[in-house]
Amino acid sequence: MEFDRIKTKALMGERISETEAVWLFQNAPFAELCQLADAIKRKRHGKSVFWVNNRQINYTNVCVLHCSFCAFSKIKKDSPTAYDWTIPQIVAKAREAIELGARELHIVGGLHPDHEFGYYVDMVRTLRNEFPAVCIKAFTAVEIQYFAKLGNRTVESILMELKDAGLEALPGGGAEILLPGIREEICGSKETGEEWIEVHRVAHKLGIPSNATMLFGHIESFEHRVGHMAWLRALEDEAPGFFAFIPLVFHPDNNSLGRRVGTKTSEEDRIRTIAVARIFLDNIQHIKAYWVQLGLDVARRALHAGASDLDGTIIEEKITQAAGSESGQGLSVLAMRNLILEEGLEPVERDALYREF
Ligand code: V47
Ligand code: SF4
Repeated sequence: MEFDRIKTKALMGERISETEAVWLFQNAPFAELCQLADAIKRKRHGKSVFWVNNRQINYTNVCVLHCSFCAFSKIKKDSPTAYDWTIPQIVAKAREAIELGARELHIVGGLHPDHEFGYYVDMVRTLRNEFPAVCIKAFTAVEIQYFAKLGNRTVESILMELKDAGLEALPGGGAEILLPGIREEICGSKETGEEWIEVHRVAHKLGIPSNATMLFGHIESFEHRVGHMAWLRALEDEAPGFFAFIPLVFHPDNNSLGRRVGTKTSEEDRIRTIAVARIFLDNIQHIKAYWVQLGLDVARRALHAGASDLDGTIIEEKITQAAGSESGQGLSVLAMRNLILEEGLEPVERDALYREF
């Protein structure tokens, strides 16, 4: 049977092809698919499940772009719900989290029309000086590309300056679906997939590790999902530096793509996506079950289907909440550890660089 053939290959450590991954999405028996992904996860990480005490800081919702799936951004900065935190406000948010033991600041925002690049450098340098021990994971490839265009600079020089100010890792946002065609359909004004890849290539070469996301459950096909993952796998071969792959469940509320799509993808599809990713992405260490988007129950099940990371305590998240997320605003350290223990697994606290504590 086709499943057994692919299973043997994957368990022997042989890379599966794009065609085989699409076959798994379409035809693999669900329970067996989850078991295979779990076996691969256990070979790498045993019973460990990684988590981070972190805080998300979405510093502004003003954005010059208008991606069709985004319910978070405001085009007009004088809109009553637009905001743009000052650096002291950002420091205050960070301090709150660090007093609760945060080891990572995850900082992303819209593309604000007014700030110059120096503002972002100041943001990172101020945080670094105030909180020397915390990991600063900041700015998606879309923001980095925007800073380069703003200052008529190369991506390399932008990243070098941010690294010098204290930036240690890039988050994985903005990837959506990298392939042309569908990318233009869902976020035509955004940087291209090739540009996203190039930012991460340069970052990895400069010693700045990163994550990679994929927005799924909208109008994409299984071929699109696998093609997207194939681009990431190829980049990791060429310029290693990805820590984690994070499938992001499309949330349809308050956005134009959502009006077209209607509902969130099924729980089974969310878990299948985690499982196929674990099997296909043989060169990426972790598949992250981002509980804010998967939902807590699905995230628990994903821990038995290939996921080895739960992301974090988060505290405050605005992007998915704007698009209808029902998950709460944060998990306590105790709740996070208990969730993992209740699944018969072992919690491992990490920071953004996957140093263990
Ligand atoms: O890039 C926007 C996505 C991303 C919607 O690197 C939506 O560790 C679902 O990248 N439904 C930001 N998703 C979040 C992100 C992330 C999250 C957690 C961990 C990491 C990491 C990165 O949110 C955006 C976009 O792809 N997004 N709108 C929506 N309606
Ligand atoms: Fe702006 Fe990001 Fe929203 Fe696109 S997804 S409109 S780039 S904030």
